[in-house]
Amino acid sequence: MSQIATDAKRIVIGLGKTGYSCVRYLVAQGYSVAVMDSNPTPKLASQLQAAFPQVTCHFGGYDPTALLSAQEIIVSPGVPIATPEIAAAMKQGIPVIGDIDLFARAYQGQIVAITGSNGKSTVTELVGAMATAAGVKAAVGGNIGVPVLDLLDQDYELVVLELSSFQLETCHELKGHVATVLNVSEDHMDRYDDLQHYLTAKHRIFKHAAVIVANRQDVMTQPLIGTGSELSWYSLDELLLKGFCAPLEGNGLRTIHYNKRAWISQSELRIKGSHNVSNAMAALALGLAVGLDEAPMLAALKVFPGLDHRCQWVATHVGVDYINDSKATNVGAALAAIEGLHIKGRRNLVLIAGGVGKDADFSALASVAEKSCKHVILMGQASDELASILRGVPQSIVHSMDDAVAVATKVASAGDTVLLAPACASFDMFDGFDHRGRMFATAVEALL
Ligand code: UMA
Ligand code: ADP
Repeated sequence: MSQIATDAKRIVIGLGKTGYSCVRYLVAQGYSVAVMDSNPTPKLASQLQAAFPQVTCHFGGYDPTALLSAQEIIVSPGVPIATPEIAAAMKQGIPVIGDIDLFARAYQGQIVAITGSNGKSTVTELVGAMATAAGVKAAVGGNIGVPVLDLLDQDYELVVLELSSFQLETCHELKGHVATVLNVSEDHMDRYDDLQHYLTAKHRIFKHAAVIVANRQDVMTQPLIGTGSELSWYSLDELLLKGFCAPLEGNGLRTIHYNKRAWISQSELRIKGSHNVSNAMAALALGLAVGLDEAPMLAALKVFPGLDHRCQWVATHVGVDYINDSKATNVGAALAAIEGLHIKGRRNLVLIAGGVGKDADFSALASVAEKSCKHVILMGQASDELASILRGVPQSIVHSMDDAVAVATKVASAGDTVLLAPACASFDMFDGFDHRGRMFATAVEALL
C-alpha cells in the first residue's frame, strides 16, 4: 500500500482493463492520477507501475480521505457505486463517472449504443460488420472486451458500443446517435435490488439519443418516459407498416420486411433461431439510423457467422450434436438456446448447466427443461439449487467439464443434442465463459 498524493485530482477505481485504459488516457491528457483497487495485488499492477511510475497506487482497499479530495472519480464497471467509500464521495458532490463518459467527452464521430440482457455482442459485431461493408471506418468496443478509450487512438467515423448495465450506471454524458435496449431479463441480481433497479440502469442508454430502436412487442425495450427521441420499431411477430418485422410464414421460417417490403429471408442467415432474426432486425434498424444503405447491410448479414461460444456447433459424434452456448450466462439466454434447439414433442436435449448463479431465479428453467431435456448435467456453485429446481428431469452432478461430457456421451443417443448452456457465470471453475466453452470443445473433440 502506498499513500496517495493529495494532488491526485482524478482517481481511478479498479485496475482491470478499464482502469488501465483510464489511467493511460488521463495521464496522456496531463491529469494527475491515482488508482485504487480492493485487491492487494491486481494483475496489472507491475505493468502500470512500469509504464506510469508517476501514478500513485493504493491497493487492498480504498483510501476514503483521498477519495474525498478527488476532483473526479472514475469507477470501473465491476466496482459497484454503492461501495461505501464511493457512495460517501458521491454524497459530498464529487462527480463519479465511468470510462464511457471520458470517451463521450472526447469522441466526435457517430455512436451506436447497444445494451440488453442478451444479444449485445452479436448485434454489436453485426452493426460493426454492416458499417465496414458500407465503407465506413468503424470500430466496436465497450463491454465486448475493448475498453472504449482505446478506440480514441484511431480516427473512427463510427463507433459501435456494447454497454453493460454496470457501465451505464456511471454514464451521464453519452450522446448515442442511436441507442437500443435489446431485451431485459434477470441478470446480475447479486448487484441489483430487483429487476426494476436493473432495468433503470439499462434505460440510462436512452438519455440524449437522437433515435431509439425498440422492440414493439417488448415494453421493457421502450423508453418509459418521453425522451424527445425519434423511435424506430421492429417486431418479430406483429405486422408493422413502418419499421422491421418478420412474422412466421407457412414454411416455419420468417422473412424480414421493412416498411412492408421483403428484405431478406431467415433461410439466408447463417445465425440461427428466431432470437437471431430479432437481433438481425435490431442491427438493420441501428444501421439505417446512422445512414447505412440496405445493400451492404444485407451483404454483411448474409455472411455473418455468429460469434464463438454462442450456440456454436462443435461436432457431431455418433449422431449426437454438441453445441457450445457457454455465453448463456443467465437464464434468459439459456432459455433461448434450449427453446431454439428443442425438437417439438421430443426430449432431445442433454443440458449441461451450472456455475455462479448471481442470485438468479432459475424457476423458469423447470417447465422448459421438463419438456425438452432427457437429462441435465449440473456443475459448480449453483448445482444443488439447480438440481432441486430441475428435479423433474433425470440428472447428474459433476465436478469437471471432462466429466460433464463423459456423462453426456452415455445418456445421449443419435438424434439428440448435447447443449452447454449454463445459465450461470463461469468464475467458480473457469477464467471466463470463453475458457469454459473451450474446455467443453476440447472434451468433445477428444471423443472424435
Ligand atoms: N475491483 C475492485 N473492487 C470491486 C470489484 C473489482 O477494486 O468491488 C477491481 C478488481 O480487483 C480488478 C478490477 O477491479 O483489479 C477489475 O475491473 P472490472 O471488474 O471493471 O473489469 P475490467 O477488466 O475493467 O473489465 C470491464 C468489464 N468487466 C465487468 O464489467 C465485470 C468487462 O466486461 C469489459 O469487457 C471491459 O471492462 C471493457 O469494457 C466483462 C463482463 O463480465 C466481459 N461484463 C459483464 C457481462 O457481460 O455480463 C457486465
Ligand atoms: P451478450 O453480449 O448480451 O451476452 P451475446 O450476443 O454474446 O449477448 O449472446 C449471449 C447469449 O444470449 C448467447 O447464449 C445467445 O445464444 C443468447 N442470445 C443472443 N441473442 C439473444 C436474444 N435476442 N434473446 C435471447 N437470447 C439471446
